[in-house]
Amino acid sequence: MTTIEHEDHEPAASPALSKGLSTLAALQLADGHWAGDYGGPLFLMPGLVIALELVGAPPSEQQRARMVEYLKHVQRADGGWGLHVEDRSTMFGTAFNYVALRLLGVPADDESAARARAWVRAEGGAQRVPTWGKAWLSVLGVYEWEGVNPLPPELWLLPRALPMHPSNFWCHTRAVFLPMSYLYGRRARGPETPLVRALREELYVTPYDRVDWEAARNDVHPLDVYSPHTKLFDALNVALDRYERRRPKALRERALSFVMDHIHHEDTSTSYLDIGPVSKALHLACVWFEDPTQPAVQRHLERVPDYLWDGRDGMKMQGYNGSQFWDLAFAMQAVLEHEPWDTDATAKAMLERAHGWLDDNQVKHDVPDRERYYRNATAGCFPFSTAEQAWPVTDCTAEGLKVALAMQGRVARPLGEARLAKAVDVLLYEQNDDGGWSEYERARGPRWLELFNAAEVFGDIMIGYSHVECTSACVQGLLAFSERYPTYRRAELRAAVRRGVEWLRAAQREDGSFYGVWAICFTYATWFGIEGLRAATSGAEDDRRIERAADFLLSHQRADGGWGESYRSCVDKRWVEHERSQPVQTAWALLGLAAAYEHLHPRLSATKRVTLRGALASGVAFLHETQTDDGWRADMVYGVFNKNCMINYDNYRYYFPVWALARAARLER
Ligand code: LAN
Repeated sequence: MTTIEHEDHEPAASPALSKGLSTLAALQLADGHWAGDYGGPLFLMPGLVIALELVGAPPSEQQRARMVEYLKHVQRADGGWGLHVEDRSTMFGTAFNYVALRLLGVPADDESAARARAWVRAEGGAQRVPTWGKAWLSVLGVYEWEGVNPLPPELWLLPRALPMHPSNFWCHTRAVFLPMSYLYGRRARGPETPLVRALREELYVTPYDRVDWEAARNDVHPLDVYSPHTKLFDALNVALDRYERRRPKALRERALSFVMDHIHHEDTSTSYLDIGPVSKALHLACVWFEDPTQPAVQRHLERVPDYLWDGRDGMKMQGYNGSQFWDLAFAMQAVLEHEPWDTDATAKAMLERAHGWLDDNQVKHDVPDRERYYRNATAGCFPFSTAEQAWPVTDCTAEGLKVALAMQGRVARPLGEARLAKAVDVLLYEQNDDGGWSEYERARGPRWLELFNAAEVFGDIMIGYSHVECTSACVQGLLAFSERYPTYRRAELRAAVRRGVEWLRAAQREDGSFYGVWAICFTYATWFGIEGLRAATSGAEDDRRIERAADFLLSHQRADGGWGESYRSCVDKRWVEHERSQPVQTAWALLGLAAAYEHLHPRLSATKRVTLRGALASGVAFLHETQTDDGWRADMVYGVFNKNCMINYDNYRYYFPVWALARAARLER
């Protein structure tokens, strides 16, 4: 095996590294950020298409053509679609995207449409979609609200102290429940157009008026079910159904106006972007049902393009209004890892421009009247996308903090203590009681709320959970800050870091790995685990942990020097090999191994040192071989959410390999 121990030749990483850096520079936009395709989930665009159809603002002819092209591009050989582009066909994916195709103007006898319809009918009909599908199809009028388990808006009127109060749900779950409870509460339904009538015939095996809607409530196709209903949840539905039959009218009206007020608040505090794609489309429908002539409808429509991406494979609805800040923070760290960045004019210009964007996109305010709207403080945080969208994300805040600190002294107007301390305030507040960090807010409800997960297709969505990635990032961010500003909230900060590290230690698995919740999977999180533990540097015990994590990564390196892990790892929670080695995962593994090596090497045995260096060298060689003129090949989707849905971070293939190469090159010096 080759090693990179020699000092007598050019550092192996250099040519590929400069090429990678210039690709990254070429892709940077004038305002300093990187844009990228954030597609992957296949349950988003149909909701938007339904909402646009309702409000009478269907996509333009050109957009429709591009959307249809996308849907046909990602249709599976069996005629169906899954929850995401790599999934097998499911009822949700297939029935929902079939409806989208038809609304986008594809005739029933089109070849793709016919194959999709055949799939739906062969698998028993569209009444077997999961709850979110049932709700959307009811809004369109091709399913009956009677066939949806109760989503009473009155839950919002319960005392807030009750754990079941929706304000205690995970932010995305409450953001989806909010508008769904509005639509359910008023049995919102669009006009019965000829297309709606046709779809009623096409989607079911029995005639529409003979579908047993009550039985359909709990009929979800087994291929769709990731989190089956619990007995307790079924019992709750029986009780809620009884309530629904005799609920006082006035109370419903009060609940609906309460919910609508919250919808407007979320709309105005995010410039009508909303926290995510599902609530975006639902809110559009809600404000239209409330009053089709109100300006909010127009405001919403103006911000629909933020969610659309026209890519090589057609036009899709993205999983967010972009991953701008997230990409920026990593791209900057990749460039910063390149040692001579300040003598490299391209790298320097890239960083300066990026810093300007970072500066503009720190969230400066709390949302108005925040307690009333169940919102935590946000001033000082960094978002995942843009400051305009303004939802705070813990690990984005931590990565932003790290980068902003690293840029001090390197730019004319760095972010100073006052602004960074605000970010620290957010992080300190958001730490969970168990010592870890969730991604948006600290957990509000008890764990048993998970027994009432109503979205059959996702796992762990009812409350906030602590995650390796977020906890590691927060530990690193807080430590970096305290190194620079040792006196600010010193005791609290130290305690927070200590508890965070304890949480990380406990999260390490028997085999040395860490389970990844936001990207695929053990490769990604094991890198974060190593970074978190090494940042805290607390002695021999942690050294052994870092070494075990490194051993885990080593054990999965393939003969070609790369790493490749399937998305099934996330779903099944055990390592599943991908058919091919993947440049991005190879980069994560290399970053983790190089971090471990850097931290441990004076204490490593000679054999271990050689093994690690050899692994690094062959991983670097793999990155060299797979580099193309356009970054690196990416033939898989790298991100995940809620255990079961994959999402595409197209920019990962530009900066993670660059970062890994830069780190490997630095180790050689
Ligand atoms: C995201 C996108 C970014 C992601 C990271 C910052 C990468 C992660 O480290 C923390 C979690 C976070 C913020 C995240 C959470 C879940 C999101 C918002 C998403 C994956 C983008 C889309 C997803 C959202 C839940 C999709 C809408 C679907 C629902 C189930 C409501």
